Amino acid sequence: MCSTCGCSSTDSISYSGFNLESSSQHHHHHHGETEVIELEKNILSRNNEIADHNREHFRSLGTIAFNLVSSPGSGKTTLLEATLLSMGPQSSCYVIEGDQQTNRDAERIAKCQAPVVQINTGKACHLDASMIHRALHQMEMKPDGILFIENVGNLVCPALFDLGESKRVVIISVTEGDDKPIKYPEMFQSSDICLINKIDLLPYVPFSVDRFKEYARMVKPEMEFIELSALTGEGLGYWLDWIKTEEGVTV
Ligand SMILES: Nc1nc2c(ncn2[C@@H]2O[C@H](COP(=O)(O)OP(=O)(O)OP(=O)(O)O)[C@@H](O)[C@H]2O)c(=O)[nH]1
Ligand SMILES: [Mg+2]
Repeated sequence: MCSTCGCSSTDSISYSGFNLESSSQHHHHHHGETEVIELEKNILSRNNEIADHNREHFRSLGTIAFNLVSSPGSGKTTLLEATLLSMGPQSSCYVIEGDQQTNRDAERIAKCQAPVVQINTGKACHLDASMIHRALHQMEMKPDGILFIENVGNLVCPALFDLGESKRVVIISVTEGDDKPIKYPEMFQSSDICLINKIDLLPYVPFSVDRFKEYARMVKPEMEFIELSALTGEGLGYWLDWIKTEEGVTV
């Protein structure tokens, strides 16, 4: 779990150039196993409290928040660019970008005219609820907007951290292999919908969409799928329709 890789022990988090001390997430590796498990429980339960607070904030504003999770490079930012350009500048979309380093993704999003905050997690391999909470303080969000949170590219740790999102969206690209759901089940189990991206590359890679769906349903029988290419725009309409439906449910 997370403490094993040391990802909760990061000392500083920078937001668009600011450095902030991370809250109460220090731990040492000299603890006995029970203590480590206890510490993990505390970190996660503290995270869940802040996530509930974020959720309440979203509810009071009428905001729908999507947490986009995937391996590095599956196409999260490309999908967000295509989504924002399709929805247009009047759509009240907001973006929080999570990466270990650089503002590259935020710069790409800013070109699509959407307000964006970049979080740099340093050594940490996931976003947590307190990072989102602090980022929200840097954003003026109008009521009834849509917030897209692009998590750090990682198919393991982000699964454990509730950010207070309305829906979690897992993205897999066809170049990653169709066995990922059974190898990284937590991520698929905890997600509400699965996007299969880069379908334009299907003729060139050994990826069976049917087998992938079968594996994903082994870990989450009710999983819904959308097949698309963020690059060519094929299937993008199904994703935009899904967002609209979710908006309808929340409002
Ligand atoms: N062929 C193809 N390439 C794609 C598609 N979507 C994204 N890409 C490419 O995949 C690469 C990674 O895309 P990004 O959007 O940066 O991926 P990401 O998930 O945001 O990456 P991280 O933020 O680093 O985790 C880029 O070279 C994109 O152009 C797609 O649908 N088809
Ligand atoms: Mg990205």
